[in-house]
Amino acid sequence: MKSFYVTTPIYYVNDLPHIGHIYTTTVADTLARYRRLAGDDVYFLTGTDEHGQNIERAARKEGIAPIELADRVVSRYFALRDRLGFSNDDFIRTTQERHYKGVEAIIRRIQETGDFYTATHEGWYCSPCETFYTEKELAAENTCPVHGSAVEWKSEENIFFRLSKYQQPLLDWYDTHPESVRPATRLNEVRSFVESGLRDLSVSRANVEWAIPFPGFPGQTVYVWLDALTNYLSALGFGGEDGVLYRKHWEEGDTRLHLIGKDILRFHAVYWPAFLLSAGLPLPHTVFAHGWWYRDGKKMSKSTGNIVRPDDLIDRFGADSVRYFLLREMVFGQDASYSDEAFIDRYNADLANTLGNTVSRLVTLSRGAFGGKTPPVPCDDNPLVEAARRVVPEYRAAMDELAFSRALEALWKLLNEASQYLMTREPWKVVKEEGPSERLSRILWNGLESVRIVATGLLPFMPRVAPQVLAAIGVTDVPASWSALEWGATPNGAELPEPKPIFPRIDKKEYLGAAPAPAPKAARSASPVEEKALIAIDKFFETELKVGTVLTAERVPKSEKLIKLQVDLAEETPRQIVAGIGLAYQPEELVGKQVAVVANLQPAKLMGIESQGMVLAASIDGKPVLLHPDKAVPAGTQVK
Ligand code: ME8
Repeated sequence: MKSFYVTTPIYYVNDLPHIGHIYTTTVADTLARYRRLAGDDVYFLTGTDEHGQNIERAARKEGIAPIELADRVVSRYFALRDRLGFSNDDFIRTTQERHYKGVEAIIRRIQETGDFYTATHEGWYCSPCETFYTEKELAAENTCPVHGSAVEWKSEENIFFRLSKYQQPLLDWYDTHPESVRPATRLNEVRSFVESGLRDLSVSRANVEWAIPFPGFPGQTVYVWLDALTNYLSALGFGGEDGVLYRKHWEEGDTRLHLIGKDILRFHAVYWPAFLLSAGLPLPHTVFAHGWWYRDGKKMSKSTGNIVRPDDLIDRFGADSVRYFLLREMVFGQDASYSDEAFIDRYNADLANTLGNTVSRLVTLSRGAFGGKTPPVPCDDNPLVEAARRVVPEYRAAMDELAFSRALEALWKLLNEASQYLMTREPWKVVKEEGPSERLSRILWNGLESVRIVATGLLPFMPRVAPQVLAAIGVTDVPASWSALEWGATPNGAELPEPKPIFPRIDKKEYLGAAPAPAPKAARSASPVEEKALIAIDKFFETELKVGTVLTAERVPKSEKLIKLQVDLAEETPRQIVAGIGLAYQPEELVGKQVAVVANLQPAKLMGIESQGMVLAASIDGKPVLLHPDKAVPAGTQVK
């Protein structure tokens, strides 16, 4: 039996969970359930990150102790675990004694290697990040590159970790383990960050009290990230007396997988493996950084009040529909956007129509024709057997690659083929012409069997509803292994309960209010010409516009928005352009594309990187859509 250890980030307790937080846990839960059915010895961990200045401050604001705040938020996570059916084996809180022991143990090991030293730590400090920045790293007007908020100059005596020593070992790890950081674009990002040079890292704080005391250094507390990352070991008993779980799932583990959001990639793919290398402990097999959930195309934030709270969604649509939407809508590794409209469309199309209608049609026909039972005669020679033999390996392969949306797509292929099959065989006519004939039995059985396979594949995604679908088609034993994906297990002559709607259709108009979606702003203003001052043509020609071909594209470290491009404008050297398109585009999809460039702009520095021009894009509610020429043209062609 192979061991399989899967973790989520441990979530901060100064914020209530939103859709982004439950996303990672839903993915981990789906994967844990999938691996259990594959026969693995799974250990699935999630938890909360409870120390640090931010939590201390949030608690103070409410006039309560940090631990009270933590308890309150943890109870929300527990309630969501129950509502969403998370099957985590453990929930670690960094305020637990077992965690303190783990942190002390890893620090002792790093100390033995000689990788700590004390020095004065100076820099621009962002307290929401709990991180020091150099001047170069700051955003415009000396603000935090992540939060855009003011930073303060700080100078204190700290303990440093020799991160620089691990530059080459980390590069070697990435090179020899292409699975170490996924998706591959993230590996490239991390590699170029490490290649650009690693500075030693301050791993203690002198003035943060709500933290773990740094062993051996009175007055210093452990830096939150060294504290937090160690949860992956302390939850397994590392540093404690009983090391059984630790040995099984970490030291000798067959799979050690961290699922995280892309916001915390550097901590997991650079700092964490460096700490582990120094402590002489095994590294994770994979750090998988998924993309970001937006709301209606915009970043969710408390200040704009557009945060999607899981409880609202569950109340309205049901927990398993929320799980389905999250895993179907986001390509694992890429960004996605939540909107009520997208949710309802997806729910109605996939669940109410395709799955729900197929089930109720088949059950009603079988009950009517065969005395309330499943058809008596099975069938294993028809186009659906072929389809299932194609689709099941596709599903399995996608799940093994963590391509969850692709796995669901594969299942829906089979459902679509089944509904096509029923359309051509017309069992509703056959029953009228032949009554409960053998032919009718075979047709309906084929349909039910396809649904059974789909519902079986859905078990990890919809752990409560998939068994209901199975029960609705007469399968009362919930499958315990993937052998259930083989064709042929629908029982003959089994009782079929009266059909109940499992996925009632949502009336979109009623739900969203009858108002149609507003037209984009640009199309609405009656006469933009009247409203604005007009310019002479020569003013327009002051702007030099050219078509350029994108040669390379990479994300600017620490920025979600900025992508650095090298653009061929048929000049001596390519132009370096920093474009704010990172929320809408992935770097790899830009390479080779032709874009319109403002070629005579004064150079500007964005996050310390020079930009020698600007790419043009249409802007829909702040979301850029790049402009391309209608046909390919030579690089450098003038636009007029
Ligand atoms: O960073 N889209 O905790 P955190 C997708 N305590 N995922 C999102 C998301 C969004 N909009 N927002 C949050 C911390 N997430 C640290 C982690 S681990 C040793 C310490 C998810 O409460 C995503 O997994 O800010 C992200 O990495 C995590 O929540 C951050 O949670």
